[in-house]
Formats: sequence, C-alpha cells, structure tokens
Amino acid sequence: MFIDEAKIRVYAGDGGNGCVAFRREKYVPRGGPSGGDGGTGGSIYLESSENLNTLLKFRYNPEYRAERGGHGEGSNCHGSNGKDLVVTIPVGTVALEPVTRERLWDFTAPGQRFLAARGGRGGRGNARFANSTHQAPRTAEPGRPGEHREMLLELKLLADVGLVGFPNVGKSTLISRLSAARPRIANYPFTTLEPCLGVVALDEERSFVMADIPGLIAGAHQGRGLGDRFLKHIERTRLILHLIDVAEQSGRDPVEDYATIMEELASFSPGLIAKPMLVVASRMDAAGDSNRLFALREFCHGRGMELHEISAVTGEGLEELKRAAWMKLEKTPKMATPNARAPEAFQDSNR
Ligand SMILES: Nc1nc2c(ncn2[C@@H]2O[C@H](COP(=O)(O)OP(=O)(O)OP(=O)(O)O)[C@@H](O)[C@H]2O)c(=O)[nH]1
Ligand SMILES: [Mg+2]
Repeated sequence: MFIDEAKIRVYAGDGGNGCVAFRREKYVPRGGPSGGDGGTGGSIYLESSENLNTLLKFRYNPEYRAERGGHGEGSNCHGSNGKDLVVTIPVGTVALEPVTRERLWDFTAPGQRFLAARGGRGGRGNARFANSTHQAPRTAEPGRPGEHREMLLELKLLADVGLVGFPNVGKSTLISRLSAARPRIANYPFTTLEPCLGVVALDEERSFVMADIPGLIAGAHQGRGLGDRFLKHIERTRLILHLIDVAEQSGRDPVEDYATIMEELASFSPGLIAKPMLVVASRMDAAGDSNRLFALREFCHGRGMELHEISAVTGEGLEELKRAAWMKLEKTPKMATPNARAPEAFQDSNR
C-alpha cells in the first residue's frame, strides 16, 4: 500500500493578559478595580473533507498558527478571543504522534473535527481578584500559552486514475513524467511487475492519484502474460486512461489493440468498461507515417470518444491530458469507501 505522509506543526494562539485598572470617574469616589480579562487564544482544528485527496499541500505549508487572544482593558473590557483555525485534510487521513506513533485520530468520514491544539486561556483582570477584605487588588494574570505540537499525517492512497494498455506502450513513462513516481522503464514488455502510484498535481490545492499497473495482453483473464489480477487496483479508480501505442516501430493496429484491452477489462469485471475513460494515443513523436494514428482518430471520432495525443518523451499533450483527467474526475462522484461511517457534522474528539 502506498502511503502519503506529511509532518505538520500547529501553534494555537496564546491567551491575552488580564489587565490592572481602577475605575476613575467624576463624582464617584473610590472607584473599584476594573481591569478586564484577556481573550482566549484561537484553537487549531483538523477537519476532514472529501475535496482533497492527497497531503501535498502540507509539503508546501507545514506550519499553522492561530490568532492570539487580545489583552484585557480598563472599564472591565474583555480582550477579544483569537479566531480558531480550521485546517482541512483528506478523508482517510490518520493523525499520529510523530515519535511514539500513537494514533491521535482516524478521519473516516467527511466533516470530522479534531482539536489539534487548544488556544491558551486569557488571564483574569484585577476586577476578578476583589473580595470583601481586599478591595483594591493590583494583581492580574498573564494569559496562558496556546498548545503547540507536531503531528504526523498519514494517508493511504487510493488511486483516482488508472493506466491500462498493452505492455510497452509507455504507461510507466507517463506516470514518471506526471508525478514523482519512478517506476522502471525499459523497451521490452512486462517491465512493470508491481502496481505503482504517483501523485499528480495541477497546483497546490488540486491533485489526484494515478496508478500504473503491468501491461495486459489478449487472454490476460486466462492468466496469459502477467494475468489480470492487477486490475483489482483499477477497480476502485474513478477514471481509466487507456493508452494505445501509435509508434511506427510497434507495428501494431491501434484499433485492434483498443478492442482487445476492452475485452480483457470486460472479462475481469463489467464495471470496468462502464467507468469513465480517456483514450490516449501514446508515443506520438514516433508515429512515423501516421497511418495508425489516423485510423485511431477515425475510430474514436466515429464513436464520439475523446482522443488525447501525447508523447511522454517530448511532453506533447501532457498538460492537456492532466487537465482533461482532472475535469473528468470533478464530474465523477467519489465512491463511498466500504467502512465509511455516516458523516458526523461536528465531532470534537478531545474537549
Ligand atoms: N519515442 C517514445 N518512446 C517512448 C514514449 N513513452 C515511452 N517510450 C518508450 O517505450 C518503452 C516502454 O515504456 P514503458 O513506460 O516502460 O512502457 P509500459 O507501458 O510501462 O510497459 P510495461 O510496464 O511493460 O507494461 C521505453 O523504452 C520508453 O522509453 C514516448 O512518448 N515516445
Ligand atoms: Mg510499465
């Protein structure tokens, strides 16, 4: 299982100081103590959301600070409370203590909130210290410091997008261009023996997970080649990228290749061919006389299917493909994870 990890530091706001003040007013002799309390510092919450699916943003931004509380003032004015800070994290994240790896919270559904660092309490002003024997106290408390700590976030990645196609069509090369994944790449079939995941980022906020699996051949469902067992890694994805080699040297017929792979997908599970799919013509830089490409274009056009033409070597079409995949994902609802509990609107775990 591929795990995304990030270490973050959270600093809740300090409480504001209490104030020492005395009431001074015309015609009111011997005004009493009137120093207000300091405000509470802002707390930091982690909240799970379905709109994120990687921990990428925490690599750019590992530190979070909430506002401090305002100091108390004269005339019994309470200092303002610091604003809480809510940091969104993807559903499925587990928050751990970084050294002991003690599990702090497991975010299993959207909308769960965990108090990561509590804001400091404000200090009491001198008005609070007055009593019948001590009517003019000159003491006030300082605000308490806000909590701070380091946390480790871990997310088991489920792929959003799966790559399928014959061996040697450039699946691993594509994932290595779009993400930090570095699978083995070589010019012979069945280079990839294990699935490999990579995080593909459009920007700091938008990213998705792509899975590269071993190539398929006709009869894979009967165990030919490496078989079709790796397709189970694609079963839960929301989008399939179907790579078809249009390079001259391959000597293959792209339309036939398309049909063969579709048959293999269907024999593994009918659900697979019902998934949203983008057809991708790969190795465009080596297309040569382009006959294969034209045939594939015609075929896709006739069936009303989008065709994306790319070269993972020159980079042609990669940016467009990434965006097209993102747009498709946005339109495709996420599948409920089997163990997902009903959303709890507000789950304050440790208050
Ligand atoms: N000219 C050209 N060659 C490419 C391109 N993409 C991949 N290749 C080459 O094609 C060969 C196979 O690439 P891989 O990425 O290993 O193919 P794969 O689909 O992952 O293959 P399997 O893991 O065996 O299923 C390698 O020699 C790559 O360098 C491309 O866009 N243009
Ligand atoms: Mg490969």
